[in-house]
Amino acid sequence: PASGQTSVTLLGLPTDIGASRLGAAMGPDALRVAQLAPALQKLGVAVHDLGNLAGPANPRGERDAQGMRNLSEGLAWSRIAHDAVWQALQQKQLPILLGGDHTLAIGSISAVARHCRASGKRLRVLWLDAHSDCNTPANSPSGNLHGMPVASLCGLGPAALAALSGSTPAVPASAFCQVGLRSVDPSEKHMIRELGLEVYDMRAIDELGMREVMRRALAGLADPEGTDIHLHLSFDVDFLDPDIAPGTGTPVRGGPNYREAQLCMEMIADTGRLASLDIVELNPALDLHNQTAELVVDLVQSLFGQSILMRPGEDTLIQP
Ligand code: NNH
Ligand code: MN
Ligand code: MN
Ligand code: MN
Repeated sequence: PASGQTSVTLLGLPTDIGASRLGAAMGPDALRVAQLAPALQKLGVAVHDLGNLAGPANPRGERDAQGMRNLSEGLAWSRIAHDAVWQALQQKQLPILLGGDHTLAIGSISAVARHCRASGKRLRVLWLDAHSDCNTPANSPSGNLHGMPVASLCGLGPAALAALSGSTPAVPASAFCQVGLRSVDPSEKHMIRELGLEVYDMRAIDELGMREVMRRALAGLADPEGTDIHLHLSFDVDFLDPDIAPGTGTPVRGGPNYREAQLCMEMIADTGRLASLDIVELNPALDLHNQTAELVVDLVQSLFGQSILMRPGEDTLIQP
C-alpha cells in the first residue's frame, strides 16, 4: 500500500431491474452508510466517489418473446456501467462498481475486457456467487437478467447485451472461475459443461477447504509471469452464508462462513493483481441493521490488504 498508492473510484449503480425482489437499488447507499470509503482510506487507498449514476426505473415487466424481463432497461444500465468502468480504467483508477443487481457485471466486465484488449493484458474473472449466472434467455427459469451475465459475456443471449465490449464473446469462457456455487439450475449444469467453466462449488470447498480452492483459483496470478494479468472480482453478496449476510435477494443456505470468506479475500489481496471489482446483490431492505453492508466493508478491507499482523514489506505505519 505505501508504494504505488492504489486509487479507487466508487461507482454507485442503483438498480434492481435484473432481480425479482426490489431493494438492491439501495445497495450503494448502504455501503456508504457502512463507511466503505473511510475503511479503504484507513488502508492508504485513495478514494474518489462519483456518487450514484442515473438510469431507468424498474418497470417490473413480464418475460418478452425471447424470455427476458426488462431487457431494454438492463441494456441501458449495462451501458452506463460499461462507460463508467471504462472511463475509470482509462484514468488508471481501480473501479469499484457498487450495485445494484448482478446484471451490471455485463457492463463492467465488458469494459474490463475492452481495456484488456487495448492494453495487452490477460483477463481473469473471479466470480464469487451462490449461483452460476449462466442462464440463457431461452432456458432461464425466471427470465431475470441477473441470472444471465456469464452467458451473455460468453457471447450467448441477445446480441445487444453480448456485444457491449465491442467484440463477441467479450470474454472467453476459460477466463472465468466461479467459487461458492450451491444453487445451480438444471439448464446451468449443462451450460457449465458446455462452456467448460472452471467451477468450485460448496462441495469442493467442503472437501478441499477454502485455502486449496483459492490456491487453485488464483494459480499463476502472483508469479512474476503473471504481471500482465488483470484480475476482476465479481462479488455477489449471496456468496456469503445467509447467517452472516441476510441482506440479499436470493439467499441460499450453506455458504462460506466469516473465516472462509475472509481467507478468500486475503488470498486475492496477496496476488496483488486485483484491478477491478463489482459488489452486487446487496439488498438493504432484507438486511438487519445494515450488518451485511458492514460485513462486506470488512471483507473489502481484507481484499485491499488489511491483515491481522504486519505483512512482509509493511514496515512503515499507515496513517490512522
Ligand atoms: N438461477 C436463478 C435465475 O436465473 C437465480 C439467479 N439469482 C441470482 N444469481 N442471484 O446470482 O433466476
Ligand atoms: Mn450473481
Ligand atoms: Mn447469486
Ligand atoms: Mn489495468
